[in-house]
Amino acid sequence: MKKKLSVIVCLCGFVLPLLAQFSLLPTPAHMQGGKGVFIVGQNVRVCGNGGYADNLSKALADTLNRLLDVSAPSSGMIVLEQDEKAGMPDEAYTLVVTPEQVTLRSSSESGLYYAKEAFVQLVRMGKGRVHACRIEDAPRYGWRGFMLDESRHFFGKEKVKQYLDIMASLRMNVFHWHLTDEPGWRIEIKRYPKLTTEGAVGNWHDPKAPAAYYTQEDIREIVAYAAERHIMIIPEFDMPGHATAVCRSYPEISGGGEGKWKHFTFHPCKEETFEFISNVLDELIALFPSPYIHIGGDEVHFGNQSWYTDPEIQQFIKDKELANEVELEHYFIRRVADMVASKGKTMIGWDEIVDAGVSPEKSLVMWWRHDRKYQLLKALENGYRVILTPRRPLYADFVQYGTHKVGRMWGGYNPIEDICRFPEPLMNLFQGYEEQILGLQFNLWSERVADAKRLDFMTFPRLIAVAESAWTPIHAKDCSLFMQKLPYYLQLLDAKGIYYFNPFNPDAT
Ligand code: TNX
Repeated sequence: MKKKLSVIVCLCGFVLPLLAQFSLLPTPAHMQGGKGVFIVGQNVRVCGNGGYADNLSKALADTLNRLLDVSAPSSGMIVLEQDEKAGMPDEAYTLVVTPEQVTLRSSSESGLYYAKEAFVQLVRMGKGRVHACRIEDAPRYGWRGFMLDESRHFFGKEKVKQYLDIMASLRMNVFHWHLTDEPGWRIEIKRYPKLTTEGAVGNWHDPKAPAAYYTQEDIREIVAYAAERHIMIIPEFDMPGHATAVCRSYPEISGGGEGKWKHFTFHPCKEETFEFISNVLDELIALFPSPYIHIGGDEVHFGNQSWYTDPEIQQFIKDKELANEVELEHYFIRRVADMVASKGKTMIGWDEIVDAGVSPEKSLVMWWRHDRKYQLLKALENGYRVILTPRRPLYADFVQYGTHKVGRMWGGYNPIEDICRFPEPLMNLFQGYEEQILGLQFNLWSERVADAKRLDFMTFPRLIAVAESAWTPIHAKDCSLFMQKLPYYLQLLDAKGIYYFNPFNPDAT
């Protein structure tokens, strides 16, 4: 691999832009080279309908200032065309480059946006010289997600915006924000101020760390920032387990518990609990325009011991004629599912919700337990739409190299190559249910990710492979070629000051 790369890097200046160009990531569905080079010089004109002309001019000006090595002014033209009548599928685009003109075309706003992002990447990689080509592109999956856990550790607004920028350049479109869990509640809720005065205090390593959270104004700003980049933000309000930060702020709705699991769950039998959840959901819905709300639903029965012993809970189980605590959990999930549906939103939950019998029309499932393939099958057989996010290979808190010590390693780890190959190994399993697979998501749980540098290291470059697996149609996917293209994208990460794991020099870190 190292040899191949140095051959590429040593090639002369004429060939280099061509190779750089064919390193566009994620790999487009179809890309064909042509003759000649389009030079992005000082006099290039950008025009078109459907927006993004200004946006593209700014991105090019930025690139010209920082990177461009061409001195000759070019009078070429860049045309952006949004043509609804062209009937291209949502998010699809074409990008045609000749020495005289660049044409970006799409039927959808998102497609035009991706054409622009692809072109900017080509300009950066070729340092202003873009080889003639024709790209016809459309994604394999409509759901190309990244989840960030900011409860265990908080990273803040600037980091989130930087990640949204990179996601947009990788044509990723869902940011799942895990804002509530054991150590901290990270979003201002006006009706319940103690959630932030008390619930936001602490993190996984330090229970006394100063309160860290997003104000509602911050949230609006970030949601708008994401929307400009065609990224939908989905908030997660985890329940009935992983609710420690709420329950220590408002112990009257705590399900109790001792030791490590103190206050781990909501109290499942009190009306006040459901009132609280409903009020919080109303504020979340007002802040996040996404049609989805994630309600968690994970790890309840094995996480919380108190439900088994509390006499009030035992009485409730009898009164409701539930068989046991597991049925109580399902009762809770169904109630919340009805509540979310009554507020006009679609619920998302971790794969445990499949057992609760919630409506497949009104909920999506995130399959995370890679060692329970039957749970994926059960979800599909019951008609659920599923987002694939199995711990292996799609959990970013798992290490990515055999000698790495900080991070998880349960019977193996998550090297970038495994992500690139995903989901092909599962395709037999979901054969016949392809329509129900909405896409993929990379989940960054932050128990072991204490600061921004570590966050970068665990996220990159694996997020690029996630984008490749989620976007690139199978016929265009080639994982060894992907690894050869990767260094070009790493240069873009360098320019952003991202500290990433270098798979070409793995022992250096
Ligand atoms: C399981 S994935 C969890 C998280 C942890 C993660 C660590 C899921 C739905 N629940 O609470 O952070 O494992 O890998």
